[in-house]
Amino acid sequence: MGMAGGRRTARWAIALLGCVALTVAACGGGSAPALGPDPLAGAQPQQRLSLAARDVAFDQRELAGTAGEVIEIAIVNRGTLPHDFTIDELLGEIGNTGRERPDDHAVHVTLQRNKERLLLLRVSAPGRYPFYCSVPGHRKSGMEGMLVIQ
Ligand SMILES: [Cu+2]
Repeated sequence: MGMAGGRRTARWAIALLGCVALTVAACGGGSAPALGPDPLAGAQPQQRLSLAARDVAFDQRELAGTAGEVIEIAIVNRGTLPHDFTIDELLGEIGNTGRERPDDHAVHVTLQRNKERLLLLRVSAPGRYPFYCSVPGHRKSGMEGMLVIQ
């Protein structure tokens, strides 16, 4: 019993340490999940688009791009409220700036007041991809648009 019990205790201790390590990793650096390498790290944008958020609207209803090309979208928050740029479904590569909530949205970029974020995308297929602000009430108030990929 002595030896077996000791081994069992050791295994428990290792399991517990593992959980603590996972918890720390999940919480490391604030709320950002561990994403792994950025799929578009170092990619040179072939198209540059820009979008501004205000209270409560985006300054453009449509963003146009080309499938297969690296698109950089500079998104700035010119409002006083926090906003975000969200796309629910998108096939392609999404830079880590856009992968803040990969379990809930294909693209999610938090936009703090007066801050600009650079989002890199390479969309695989032509299509119309709705974007919107996911802050409660903002989409209903018109804070949405269409990313049109040809
Ligand atoms: Cu908003």
